[in-house]
Amino acid sequence: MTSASPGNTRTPSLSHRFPRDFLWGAATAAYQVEGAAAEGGRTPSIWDTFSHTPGKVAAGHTGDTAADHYHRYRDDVRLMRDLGIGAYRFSISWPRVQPTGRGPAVQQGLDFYRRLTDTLLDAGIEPVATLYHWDLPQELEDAGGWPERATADRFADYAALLTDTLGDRIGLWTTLNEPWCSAFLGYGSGVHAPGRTEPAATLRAAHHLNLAHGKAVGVLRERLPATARISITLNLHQVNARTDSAADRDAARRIDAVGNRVFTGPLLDGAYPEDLLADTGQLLDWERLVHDGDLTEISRPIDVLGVNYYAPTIVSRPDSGTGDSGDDGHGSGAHSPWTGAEDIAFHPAAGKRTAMGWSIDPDGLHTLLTGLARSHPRLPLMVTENGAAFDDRPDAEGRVHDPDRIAYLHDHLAAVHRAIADGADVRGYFLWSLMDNFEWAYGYAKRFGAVYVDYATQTRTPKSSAHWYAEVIARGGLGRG
Ligand code: IFM
Repeated sequence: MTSASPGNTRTPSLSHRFPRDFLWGAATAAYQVEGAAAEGGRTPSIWDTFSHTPGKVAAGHTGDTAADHYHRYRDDVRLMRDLGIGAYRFSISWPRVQPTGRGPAVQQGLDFYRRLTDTLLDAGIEPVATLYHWDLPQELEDAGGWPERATADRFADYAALLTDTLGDRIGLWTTLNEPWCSAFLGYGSGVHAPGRTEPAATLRAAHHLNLAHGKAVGVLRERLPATARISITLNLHQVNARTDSAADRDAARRIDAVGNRVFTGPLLDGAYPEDLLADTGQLLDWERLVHDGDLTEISRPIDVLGVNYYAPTIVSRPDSGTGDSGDDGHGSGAHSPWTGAEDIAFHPAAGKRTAMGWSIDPDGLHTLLTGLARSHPRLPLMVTENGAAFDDRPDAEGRVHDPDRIAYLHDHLAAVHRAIADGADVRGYFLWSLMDNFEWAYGYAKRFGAVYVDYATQTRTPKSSAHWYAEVIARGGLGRG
């Protein structure tokens, strides 16, 4: 997952058919869309606490109402059906199902996800459930959160609670979404909930997230039908050294270690990489952290690896200038999320950027997917998130034209197609996001949706990109084919 600096993006010729059984999806996450924060027995998660803390989220936005998906899910499913979307990747809110993170499930919470799932199935849309997309019950954070080993056990118990109600109707399960963000943004830079800035706790959180995944895989395998597929989604960084110098290549290695291999190492290869242990050994005692048997548990086989990709990561050696004011694309807090590699410099790629300020490099997605196919040839892959925020606004007729998003999606889908042609076993693609939603520390200002949400009225308006995506799905690929 490291390579030389990206070149220009390339728009390949327009006739790319995808495999017949390719899954065409759209994704959301509970706290970003559901709202109904205090309904049905739900209690606060770390994101409720964080967003209600002044200064943590832009404009003081919270997920209290979000896109009101909790009440409008039927309309949203109808919208997806009309667009021809084949799979919906949503997340289950832990505090809606098990408010304190311990003990029995709340029936109303389970019922919501059962209704959502049944509505999807009735509409011919495959439900794809993520167990954890960052909304840890606040009570578990009060007990120490992810840096505490016990949180991994709580997660396994929570996973078990879901299987009785949903196990017979959901075929594809994801344990965690982007554990890098949970650990490194939540406990490192503090730009995400719970907002802690503790380097050792960051690495402890990463290990316990890995362990939580492994324990949940064990529980799910035991309790789900044999046909169920189990996955984890990682936001793997496609790390590029700015130059081919030894110092820049070493910077890329260090970011790859703490951005990618801290997860892929134990999950896919059964060990933490030696260089990561050496780079971070002064921060904590890994031998005490990793108990006997942990790595066996963490590396339980999965059926699919979910890959989220948005932008490349370009780095150079320490003291080589920050290029882009040190912003690594995750918000510029006072603390670096790159635990043990805080001195590395980050740079934008040449060319256009999205409203997040993220560089656009579809080739990075191709490199990432083909690299994984080479390193783990028998592991099916799925692009579980890809998309872009732009400053969308309705025109006088109320239509929302988003040509930049169409170009972004087109070029990234073409990159996926190329990766498949080059041997990567990519089974599906989920656009992030179905609709505009709460973009974490950026609040509602950043719009990633293919569907525009007017938050004052909760009216949904499919943007041009939604209609374009519907055509791609109907055609089974890009262009006329
Ligand atoms: O909105 C997020 C999502 O929750 C996780 N992946 C990245 C998206 C865009 O920042």
